[in-house]
Amino acid sequence: MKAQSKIWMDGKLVPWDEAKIHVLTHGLHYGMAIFEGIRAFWTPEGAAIFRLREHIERFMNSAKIYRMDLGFSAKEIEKACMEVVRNNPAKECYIRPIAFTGYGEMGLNPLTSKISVAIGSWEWGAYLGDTSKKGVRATVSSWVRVDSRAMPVQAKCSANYANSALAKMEALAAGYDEAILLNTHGVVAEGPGENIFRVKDEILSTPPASSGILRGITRDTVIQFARDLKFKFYRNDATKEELYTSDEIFFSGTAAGIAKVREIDGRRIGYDGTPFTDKIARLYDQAVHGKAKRYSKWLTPVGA
Ligand code: PPE
Repeated sequence: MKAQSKIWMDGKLVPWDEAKIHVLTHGLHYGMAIFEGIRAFWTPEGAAIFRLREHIERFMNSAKIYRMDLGFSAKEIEKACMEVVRNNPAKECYIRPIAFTGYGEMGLNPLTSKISVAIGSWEWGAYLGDTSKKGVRATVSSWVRVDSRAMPVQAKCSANYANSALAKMEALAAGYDEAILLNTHGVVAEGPGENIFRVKDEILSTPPASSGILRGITRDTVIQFARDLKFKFYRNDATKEELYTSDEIFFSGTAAGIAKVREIDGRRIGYDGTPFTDKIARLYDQAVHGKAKRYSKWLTPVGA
């Protein structure tokens, strides 16, 4: 990570190197942190944040699920995200708001800890490597996605990412780029940090929210594109073998963007080209860069 100049902490910008917390911070020990991942892009109107309102709405909902009182309104956090982009050199950047139980008390009851809120940003290139041409090689994980009866998967809580990290490490150790997690019912859920889409016989589909996935904002963007492009689209469950026999597969996520999958567990995907994925990826690229008027409502310019 290349250092930027400022981080927003509890209401004010502080120098990058001074954005520190104590090693006995409660959230570090018990995973009590909720976060967001947002991107800003360079557009004809300068730097603009993509779907800021939706990301902050999810952030507020994550906090609500974990009974965290942030002490800042959604509007204040949106403004702070814009301030972070304005006050740092990287304008095309990844923005990370995080709220966590702070230093002072230990023990499993998080309600006695003060909540801290911080927002950092940095340049984050191709999350899954250079996938634009080649495509990602993925493997179905032996780790099952955390079940929403055990952990609320709609809350973007740091603790959920221990499950993601296990799947990611396993995939990398086996020589793959990314993992695909099934849920406790044995059907496809999502990647460690992405949602998943498939195309079969010219029908685009993605697992429903009820399959225990994070309801991705990029997923929502893709669903909107599918409507506008008049693709046949369904939310339905898929089994592992349905993935293997798909015509096209791609991941969607803020960090990953639209990332084509070219192989799953040694089975090649997309023999006959990837026309659906390519159309979605092109439209996504235009939308985030302010080159598709229809979607300009999703961009919040940060101002000079
Ligand atoms: N599922 C999971 C589990 C997930 O973490 C993400 C985002 C998504 C789906 C896609 O959601 P959205 O970004 O709203 O389209 N993962 C974030 C964190 C990745 C990381 O490595 O950190 C992200 O992409 O920002």
